[in-house]
Amino acid sequence: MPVVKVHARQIYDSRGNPTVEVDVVTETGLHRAIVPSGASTGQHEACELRDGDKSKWGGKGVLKAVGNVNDTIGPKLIESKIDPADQSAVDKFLIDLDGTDNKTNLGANAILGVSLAVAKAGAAQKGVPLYVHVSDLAGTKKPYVLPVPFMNVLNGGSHAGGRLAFQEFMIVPDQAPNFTEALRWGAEVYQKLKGLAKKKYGQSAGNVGDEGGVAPDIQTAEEALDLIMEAIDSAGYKGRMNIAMDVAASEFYKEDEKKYDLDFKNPDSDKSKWITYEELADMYKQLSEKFPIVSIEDPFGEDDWEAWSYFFKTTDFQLVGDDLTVTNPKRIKKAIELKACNALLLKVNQIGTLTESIQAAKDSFAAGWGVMVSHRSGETEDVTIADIVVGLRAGEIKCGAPARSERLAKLNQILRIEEELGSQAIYAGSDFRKAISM
Ligand code: 2PG
Ligand code: MG
Repeated sequence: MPVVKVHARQIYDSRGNPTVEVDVVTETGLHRAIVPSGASTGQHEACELRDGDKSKWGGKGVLKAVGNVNDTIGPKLIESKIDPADQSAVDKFLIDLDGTDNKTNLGANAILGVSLAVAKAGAAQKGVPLYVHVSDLAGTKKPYVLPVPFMNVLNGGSHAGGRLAFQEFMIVPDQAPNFTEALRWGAEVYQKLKGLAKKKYGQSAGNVGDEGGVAPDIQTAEEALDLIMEAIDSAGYKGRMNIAMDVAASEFYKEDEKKYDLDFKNPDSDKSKWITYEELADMYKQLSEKFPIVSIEDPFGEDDWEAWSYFFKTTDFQLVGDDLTVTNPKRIKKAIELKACNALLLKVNQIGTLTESIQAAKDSFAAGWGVMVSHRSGETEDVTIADIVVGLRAGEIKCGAPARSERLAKLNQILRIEEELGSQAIYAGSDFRKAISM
């Protein structure tokens, strides 16, 4: 049942920026995927091909990537007659056709759209849901594991206005009995938080950032965490809800000075207040003594390996590499060797194909790492990552707040999967870091 038609078009993501949508047609019908896009992107990510013509969409058009699918990838894929259920053959074909290390030739956004749309065609051909197909491709055992949703309820950094340097403050309902309940807990805390933020910081504090979390104009992480703890208490979950952060420290690392600027959004930031990685590590320690923090992502800059290894030695909570590892087998290998972190943030568009994403997860599992599947800050109605997290048995997902449809779309899809699987699935719960071996 080969691919008979491939068509890409330019549509818009949740920030109103152009992105690539790909339709793949086989005998089973039309299969569609949409590509997400980051704001705090790592330097080492695969190439997101943008047109660069400043007279249109501020240079962010993706018509070249769309053209690469319609003029090059599509016709050649159809000609190849590769079976869409054979994902690794399709992805190898895409990688070879591009021929570069970072997918700069055709664009990782062009390639990923095709890779994911083909995965859906492959699942349809087998007559199974996408998560089953992913589970087959990854060779994961059963029962299925439903992930803990890491819900980003307070947005800062490059995802929000305001002064807060740290990018994401997430609530972690790992003690809930199942996914449906976890989502209820999260949604209830979120509503309380919104009310509290408005009461304390004025009506505009209820406005949300790129990932649906509230974005009050506060300066310190401690203040953000105090507010979240209060919301957890008033929703009735005191002692039952944990916390995670994505610091996204590459955004405020000053490479020349080797220092971190917690006031990076202020153009007149006072240089004498910039801090060293040891001081930043101390800050994390103090925060983790006061708050129930179970996971910190990108605590240091993407190439500040020394800082990562230093921190790794002194902590036992989950240390997630995002900009550091960029879902790239080579960077993951280096992070394992240098003992820099103990978990992977898996973003399909950082690497560009489903097969390479599965490989990144497997390499991480083999090192005893956790794997958190992740959205991007620029998202769409595409819910593929919900199926991927279940298929991989990764046990943890972050896809924003329980608000705004591009975020909820993924969480809603997991609700459907939980309903469909019934007793054939378990909730990762407090074992989210080792869900693969549950
Ligand atoms: C991150 C992500 C997603 P972005 O840093 O983890 O939350 O943000 O997509 O902007 O890189
Ligand atoms: Mg991140």
